Amino acid sequence: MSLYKLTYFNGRGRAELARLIFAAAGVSFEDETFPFSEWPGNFKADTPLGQVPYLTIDGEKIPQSIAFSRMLAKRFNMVGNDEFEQLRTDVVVDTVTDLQNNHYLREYDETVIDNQAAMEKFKSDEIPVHLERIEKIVSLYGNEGFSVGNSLKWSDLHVYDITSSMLKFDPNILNKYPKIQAIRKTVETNEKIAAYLKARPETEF
Ligand SMILES: N[C@@H](CCC(=O)N[C@@H](CS)C(=O)NCC(=O)O)C(=O)O
Repeated sequence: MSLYKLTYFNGRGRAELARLIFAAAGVSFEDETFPFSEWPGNFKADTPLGQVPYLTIDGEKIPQSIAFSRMLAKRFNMVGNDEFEQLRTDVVVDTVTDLQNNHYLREYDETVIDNQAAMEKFKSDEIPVHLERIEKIVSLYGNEGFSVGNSLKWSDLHVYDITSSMLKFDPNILNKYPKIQAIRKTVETNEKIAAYLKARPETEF
């Protein structure tokens, strides 16, 4: 069996999808986290692309969270049963990642001159567009409580994780999206994930 080490800041961020996949699969891994203050001096130079997260699999450091999460999901049977189900699962993952990237760009990118104003626009104008898209795609591809087909996929975990961040902005933000809410319920009530969520530390991001 492979040895896994996930390296990231001490937050959920782009590492959380992989953590949820490990939790759902019941597979153990080393969760290496560090405060942002240690990033430039102690960690950045040792990363493959000058970014985190990266996953060390049997000694090889792999960057790009969606790529390594897909590989984990494949290994742990969460990608779908045939080519088309896998494709639909990727489509849902990409649709959710669009929202995640849009969020991080507005909140953390220093080249966005006024992050506060950008975040206000993000919340009022951009989040609803993304949530509509996610609700639509899971309505097309999934049955009740699942984003694709009728079993748990890594796309369900991504929907859960990224919409959790949106709920922090507004606890009513998902009221108009019953399919997303149903997926969240499936994920939250999964026994292994529920145990993980209960033990997970509260972090800033
Ligand atoms: N597409 C990459 C993006 C990685 C990324 O943007 N990481 C950010 C943190 S979420 C980072 O390393 N920022 C610090 C830096 O660039 O110095 C992924 O999904 O892993």
